[in-house]
Amino acid sequence: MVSYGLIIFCITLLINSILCYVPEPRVGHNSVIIHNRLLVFGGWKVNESTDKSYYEMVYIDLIKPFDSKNQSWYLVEEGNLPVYTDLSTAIVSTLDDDIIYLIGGYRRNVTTNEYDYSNLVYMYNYSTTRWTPLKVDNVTPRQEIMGVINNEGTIYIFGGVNSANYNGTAGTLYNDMQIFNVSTMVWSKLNIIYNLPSPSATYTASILTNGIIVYLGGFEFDKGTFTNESEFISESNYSSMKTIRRFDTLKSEWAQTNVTGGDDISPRAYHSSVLTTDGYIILFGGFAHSIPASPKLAILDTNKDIYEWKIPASSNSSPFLYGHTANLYGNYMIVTFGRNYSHLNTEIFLFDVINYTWVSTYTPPITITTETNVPTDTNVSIMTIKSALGIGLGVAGGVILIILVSIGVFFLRRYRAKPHIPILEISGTNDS
Ligand SMILES: *[C@@H]1O[C@H](CO)[C@@H](O)[C@H](O)[C@H]1NC(C)=O
Ligand SMILES: *[C@@H]1O[C@H](CO)[C@@H](O)[C@H](O)[C@H]1NC(C)=O
Ligand SMILES: *[C@@H]1O[C@H](CO)[C@@H](O)[C@H](O)[C@H]1NC(C)=O
Ligand SMILES: *[C@@H]1O[C@H](CO)[C@@H](O)[C@H](O)[C@H]1NC(C)=O
Ligand SMILES: *[C@@H]1O[C@H](CO)[C@@H](O)[C@H](O)[C@H]1NC(C)=O
Ligand SMILES: *[C@@H]1O[C@H](CO)[C@@H](O)[C@H](O)[C@H]1NC(C)=O
Ligand SMILES: *[C@@H]1O[C@H](CO)[C@@H](O)[C@H](O)[C@H]1NC(C)=O
Ligand SMILES: *[C@@H]1O[C@H](CO)[C@@H](O)[C@H](O)[C@H]1NC(C)=O
Ligand SMILES: *[C@@H]1O[C@H](CO)[C@@H](O)[C@H](O)[C@H]1NC(C)=O
Ligand SMILES: *[C@@H]1O[C@H](CO)[C@@H](O)[C@H](O)[C@H]1NC(C)=O
Ligand SMILES: *[C@@H]1O[C@H](CO)[C@@H](O)[C@H](O)[C@H]1NC(C)=O
Ligand SMILES: CC(=O)N[C@H]1CO[C@H](CO)[C@@H](O)[C@@H]1O
Repeated sequence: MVSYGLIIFCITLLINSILCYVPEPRVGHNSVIIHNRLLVFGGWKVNESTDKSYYEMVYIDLIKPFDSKNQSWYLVEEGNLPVYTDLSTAIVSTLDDDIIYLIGGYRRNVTTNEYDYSNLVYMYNYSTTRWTPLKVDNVTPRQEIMGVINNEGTIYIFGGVNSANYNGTAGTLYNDMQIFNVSTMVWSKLNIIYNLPSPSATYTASILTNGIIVYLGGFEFDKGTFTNESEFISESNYSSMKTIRRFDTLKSEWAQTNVTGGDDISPRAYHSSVLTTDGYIILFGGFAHSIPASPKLAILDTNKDIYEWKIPASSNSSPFLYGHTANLYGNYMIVTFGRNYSHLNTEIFLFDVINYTWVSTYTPPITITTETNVPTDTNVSIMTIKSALGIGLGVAGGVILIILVSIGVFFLRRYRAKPHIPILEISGTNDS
């Protein structure tokens, strides 16, 4: 039922060398806002019989309205990623708004589909739509990270997991702070000894205007290295929402500070967070211990001396998702892909950050003047999940894989057998 109008529309687009495109749903992708476009790339399809990743670049034009369930995606022609990647971090430069840096994540060669960590940092140029590997020394592979960039062009990467050299059942979580100066392309590790947080991965990160990075959620694993999944499951923790990790980029100091209202916010992984221009961090989605994190949406006020959690009434009407990404643009938190226990998500969820309601229509801001004053905040998005499926396939993976042993594989199997199973049943363990 393609309308005549839509065909004309697509032909027009073709002439303009872009295509109407229907991207496949995915988890662990990247999404950034660049030049009034929500650009999505990478990610992984949770599927037992294929280990499918994506390398095409797609975007939504944020100058045009769209509906949650009826979106127009466009393909960036010749913009393909040179590698398959998921659970990596992508960051728009604050020094050059044409440039995206792609760091970390699980990486596979698009030709051979083998793990390939030969180039750890890639740069995308919006003008040329080309990705190029950067020659950067001292970088080590890290997955399930989220980087942030300050206005001086320094990217901060905290911890993460490295299971690049393992086959999915072993790995090491880190608590180091690595920085990448995008002007000099110098990568270094900060030497910090006080107040170090636990080794962690799958957290989210937001940099405040005062230079403090706020880290929320994810896994913590004090021992660092795990050799098998049962060891990880039994000894890992979900980071508390009562005591928040903060890194002061001006002083290069860590602090773990208590916040108000955290008793009501369950820990989680594979969630998202965005920072509003007025200092509120919107935490959304994720799961912990095989059940959806609760509340699904909560807001951390970082304007107070002691940060404070608030749960808006609309939290109850939030969808359950994990492995999605979220970006802030204008008044909207825009949530793409991810999944719940049974379905990969194709809807774009829109959260109005002014009145805290979920809305179904995106209306562009009235004044989009230049790209440079786009009120984006998390220039990055992250987090997702790699299914435990990978383990059975002998695929390197890591933490995610492990957690999903109990969640992903298990659930998918259940799902295939019984599509309408209630959510909470998946937390049962009497199945195989
Ligand atoms: C997994 O991939 C196979 C092969 O492409 C496909 O037939 C199947 O429908 C996929 N399963 C899911 C749950 O997407
Ligand atoms: C979807 O959006 C397009 C334009 O973006 C419009 O032409 C079409 O009618 C819409 N379809 C539905 C079902 O709303
Ligand atoms: C992928 O593998 C092919 C074949 O081994 C190789 O020629 C190519 O350089 C690799 N690509 C990257 C980006 O390393
Ligand atoms: C990006 O591409 C444009 C157009 O070719 C070029 O002028 C610019 O220098 C490139 N930027 C970087 C950082 O390479
Ligand atoms: C990054 O490099 C530039 C150019 O040398 C320098 O001015 C700046 O201070 C560096 N930033 C940091 C954090 O070292
Ligand atoms: C997992 O690793 C731990 C610590 O190395 C070891 O004690 C345990 O026996 C291992 N379990 C399995 C199932 O291999
Ligand atoms: C934070 O709260 C914990 C109890 O939840 C308490 O043990 C700890 O001392 C508090 N830390 C600070 C700095 O107040
Ligand atoms: C998962 O998403 C599907 C499709 O949107 C929906 O029908 C189902 O109720 C959702 N399940 C949960 C547990 O939210
Ligand atoms: C919130 O604002 C949006 C427009 O920005 C509007 O469509 C919606 O009705 C508002 N919701 C409430 C509950 O006020
Ligand atoms: C995000 O990027 C824009 C433009 O590239 C920049 O102005 C802004 O400061 C960045 N935001 C953060 C939080 O770094
Ligand atoms: C992963 O590697 C370990 C150690 O080399 C080995 O014992 C284990 O069987 C491997 N697992 C898979 C799924 O290949
Ligand atoms: C910091 C923390 O809470 N660590 C806990 C992680 O989980 C293990 C095993 O459950 C506990 O022993 C640790 O105290």
